[in-house]
Amino acid sequence: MQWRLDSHRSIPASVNGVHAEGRGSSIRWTGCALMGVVNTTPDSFSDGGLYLSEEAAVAHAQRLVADGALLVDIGGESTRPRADVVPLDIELARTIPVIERLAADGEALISIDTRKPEVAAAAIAAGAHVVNDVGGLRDPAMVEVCASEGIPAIVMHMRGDPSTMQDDPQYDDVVAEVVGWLIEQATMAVAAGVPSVMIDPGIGFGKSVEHNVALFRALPLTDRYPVLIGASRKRTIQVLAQLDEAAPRDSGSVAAHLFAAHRGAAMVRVHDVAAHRQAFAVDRGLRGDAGPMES
Ligand code: HH2
Repeated sequence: MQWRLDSHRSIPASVNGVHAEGRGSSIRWTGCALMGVVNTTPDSFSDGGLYLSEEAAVAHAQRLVADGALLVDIGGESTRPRADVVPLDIELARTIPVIERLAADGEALISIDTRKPEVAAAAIAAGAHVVNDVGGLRDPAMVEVCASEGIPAIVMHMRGDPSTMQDDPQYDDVVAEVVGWLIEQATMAVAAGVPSVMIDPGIGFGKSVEHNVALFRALPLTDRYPVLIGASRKRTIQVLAQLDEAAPRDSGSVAAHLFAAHRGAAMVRVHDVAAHRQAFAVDRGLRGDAGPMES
């Protein structure tokens, strides 16, 4: 399956699987691409504090691109359950210098993981190519930033906000409610001028393990928009694999994302890009067909 996100911004032509074309650019890929996570936070649930310095974050992002990431997702606010809200100036200080450095290199495709339109706007000015909004474009100012700058958006579903989202989440029909809401938001965004949208059911954002499993089983969710899945190291992996809380979760994350890729996910958001790249390549080699990550 071929995917594409349209942008008014020109993009580096040399990143894994990307083809720039025309006025503005399209990010194009086939199969399931990898988005590498770069958290410039002290408190992210699995890698908080590892990439707080600009140097460490830039080096990590470059490593993830070398390992095979199509996009690196730069975030300056943890959205784990009950995380503290980060003030605007701190989120800007954590993310913007990193994006400036990566953009100056010109060798990475960059997304900004934020719920704040001011951070999205500054990140775009610094060279970001995609906005990843775990708030799902609920804030009209976020739609306006993406539309006016001609930048594609990732629209994620979250029930409530991180401070309360895991307090006994309830749905009558989780798949219908999540997919229905995502399509409404994506359609609204495109009508408002956002050039292109990818949707994400938000694994772990206001959902029980059973809700998350139901969403996986319902993939590809829709054929109207490319779908992103982010289950990397999340509690669903721990529960399904029957792990202690502190045990590493990358092997289980690879299994979940390979499942998602076979069910039509266009992209998976992962911490360990190298492990995913290796697993997807072996899977493709054994199947000998159009498996995940063709490009
Ligand atoms: N998950 C996290 C953060 N951003 N963005 C999208 N589109 N989809 C996701 O599933 C998603 C996301 C949470 O993971 P992480 O960044 O590792 O942790 P934290 O929020 O604690 O920084």
